Amino acid sequence: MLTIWGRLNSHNVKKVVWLAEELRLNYQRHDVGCAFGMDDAYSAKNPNALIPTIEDGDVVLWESNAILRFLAARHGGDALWPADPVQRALADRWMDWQFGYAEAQRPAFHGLVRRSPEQRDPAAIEQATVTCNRMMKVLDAALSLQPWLSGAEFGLGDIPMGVYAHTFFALGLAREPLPHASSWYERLKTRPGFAANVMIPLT
Ligand SMILES: N[C@@H](CCC(=O)N[C@@H](CS)C(=O)NCC(=O)O)C(=O)O
Repeated sequence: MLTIWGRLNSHNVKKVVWLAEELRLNYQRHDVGCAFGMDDAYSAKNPNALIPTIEDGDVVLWESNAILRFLAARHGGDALWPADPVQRALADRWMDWQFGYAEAQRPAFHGLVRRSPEQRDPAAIEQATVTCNRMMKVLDAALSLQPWLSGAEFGLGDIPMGVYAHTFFALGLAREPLPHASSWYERLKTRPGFAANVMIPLT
């Protein structure tokens, strides 16, 4: 049984839960982080005081994208995380790229979702929105050449940015048409693990 610690309204936790469902793993999730706090037992597993953390048999692991790679490699065979180094690297780069995107989107997410209107910084939200649109155009151009960020098939490379793209579209941050990114997002919505765990109200 896989154990996942982390509140589900966290982007980084959503990634892990979505993958667990793609892999049809038996798992239990415990709410940790923000209002749920972190006890000493949790801090002993993850010295960063961040979520998510998993325990899978003999392994305790933190860092969401490392968790994705580990679970796919251990439980997924070749399907979501191809052994071929070229295919793998072309998908993997989107997983690293996501951390830069997350930095760009954070002021918009926190400003619009986690702050009251009086606490908002409109200039920071505007700057974040401009940067996110610029980055999403890069993603849109990639998806004009292939159906998935992972290549011809859905895979691990789609999961981190899939989670952040939901926030981008759900917050209405798009300033201009992103036809390929939009149709990729529509296809993600048909995946049960995405619909159930990523497309939840933003809080
Ligand atoms: N690079 C880390 C970042 C983890 C992270 O920043 N997690 C946030 C939530 S998305 C967190 O733990 N925030 C503090 C909290 O929830 O108490 C990862 O990908 O796992």
